[in-house]
Amino acid sequence: MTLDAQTTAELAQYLESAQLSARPVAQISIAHPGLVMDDGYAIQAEIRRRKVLRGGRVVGWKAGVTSRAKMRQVGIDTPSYGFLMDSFAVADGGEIAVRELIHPRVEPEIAFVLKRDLEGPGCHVGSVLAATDFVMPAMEIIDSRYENFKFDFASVVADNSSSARFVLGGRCRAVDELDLATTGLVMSKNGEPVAFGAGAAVLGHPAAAVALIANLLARRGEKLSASDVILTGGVTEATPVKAGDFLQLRMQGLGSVSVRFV
Ligand code: OOG
Ligand code: MG
Repeated sequence: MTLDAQTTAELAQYLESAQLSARPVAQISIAHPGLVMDDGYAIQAEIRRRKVLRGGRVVGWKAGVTSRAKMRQVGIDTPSYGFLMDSFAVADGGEIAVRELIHPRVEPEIAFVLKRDLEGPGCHVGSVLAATDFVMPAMEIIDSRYENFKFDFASVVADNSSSARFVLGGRCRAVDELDLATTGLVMSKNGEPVAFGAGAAVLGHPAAAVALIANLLARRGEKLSASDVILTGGVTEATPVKAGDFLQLRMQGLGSVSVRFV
């Protein structure tokens, strides 16, 4: 850690205000060049604390930058995590108002829902599959609070790994019925296929992204809880969207999920 508690709280407020007002801000590492990963997670945890104090509920977690395509797109090769609040959830087939966001992008993801708590360190694909209730298709809408969607690792971690909205849908299926590494997916925008992939693009197996979050949370003395929703990270690069766009994700054996931007 390089930041004291007061600076951590100020940076949390700076980033949360950018989110709530949908106005981009300068990367925090410009004013604080020595930021390290633990600073980023401390700021992120402070944003989470502020939201919970105002009555928000944490409903799960998200992994960030877990596929090669995402690493290439943002120029970062270290995965991260962020939290998901109840207020980020959008119903399948629902609408998202772009005026509430800065420069949204959509990612096709595989979501896990846990039936048991999962505590690191030492979590692995096997312990994740044993603790999983079911999986389902998801789209994550990311929206970096930084100008031009540009950031370094500590800055994006502080900014809750760009989390903004998520949509769950399709079918819920038990993991023993599926081979998630070879599960294929197609995401389309206004009827045009824009992204294709398979689950193995995410760290070889998307359950590895859940293990990664549990192991990182353990560094802060936290864990994943039964009923948490876990987004395992974009299988492909993220697709920019604007008002009027209709996004649909189809996933092999898992049905489809859609959302409209207005
Ligand atoms: C960071 C968050 C990435 C994912 O699924 O990889 C992410 C970003 O690209 O802004 O959510
Ligand atoms: Mg994502």
